[in-house]
Amino acid sequence: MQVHVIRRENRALYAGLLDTYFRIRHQIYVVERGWKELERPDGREIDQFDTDDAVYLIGVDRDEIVAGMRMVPTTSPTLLSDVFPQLSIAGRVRRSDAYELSRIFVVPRKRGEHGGPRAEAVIQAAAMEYGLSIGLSAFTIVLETWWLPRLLDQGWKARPLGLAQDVNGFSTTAVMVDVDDDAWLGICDRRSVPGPTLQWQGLDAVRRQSLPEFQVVT
Ligand code: COA
Ligand code: U4Y
Repeated sequence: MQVHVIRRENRALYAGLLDTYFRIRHQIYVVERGWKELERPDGREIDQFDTDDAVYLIGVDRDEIVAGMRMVPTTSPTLLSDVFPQLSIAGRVRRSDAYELSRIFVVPRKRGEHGGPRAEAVIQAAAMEYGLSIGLSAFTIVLETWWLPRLLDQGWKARPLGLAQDVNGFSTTAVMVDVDDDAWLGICDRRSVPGPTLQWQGLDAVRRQSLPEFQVVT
């Protein structure tokens, strides 16, 4: 599985893939999970945080989407700031070095145990790889509370930002996760992810700006 980085600068290259991605999100979140507030008549699950500021990590295997993750800068509106502010006791997290993760999914046929690294681990390792690549130091996440032991078990340092609360019948919590080398190495080691997976098609200029070590020295 390769994980494509899609952001405003290279979105046009991925127009077809993104449309399929939003249809898959509709199938998973509206139909399977029953998150009715996300229903739309056009069969795409697109919410108020799917703006040009959003970054998508889309896992593709043999030309098919198998996993996804959305990342939104905390300097823009987020789920935590605008929908679930009650989950953060200390108030809004707004930092240029922190992004909010959301909408993680794996398509049904790729869930559970399979030979090789699990798509669920690969997409999370990819998020950590992306965070390290652009110089982040933290992720915020609003998640169902059952994720907490999973995050810790994959070697991520996750700290609750407040108390768990009921959201549509599910215990839900906001956490802050450190973005650091240990978190990336930890998930790779514990979940058999062999190494970097990100594909940066159409983003060479962006990478050169954000990563001084990639600049060509003349
Ligand atoms: N509630 C509680 N636990 C859950 C869960 C849920 N809705 N979904 C998954 N889990 C836990 C369970 O412990 C499960 O083990 P089980 O099958 O023995 O119950 C374990 O995660 C593994 O989940 P599985 O779906 O088999 O495989 P995965 O680890 O490859 O993928 C997800 C996990 C969450 C990425 C995948 O289930 C998915 O895409 N779900 C739909 C989208 C979604 O709900 N995203 C997260 C929203 S908070
Ligand atoms: C929205 C209103 O999955 N409500 C919304 C909106 C889910 C609840 O949020 C509601 C979502 C995983 C939805 C449901 O009742 C994180 C994760 N988080 C959820 C998400 O949407 O991605 C949000 C909170 S819980 O109806 N809801 N959107 N308006 N716009 C996570 C991410 C990274 C990982 C591990 C897990 O490393």
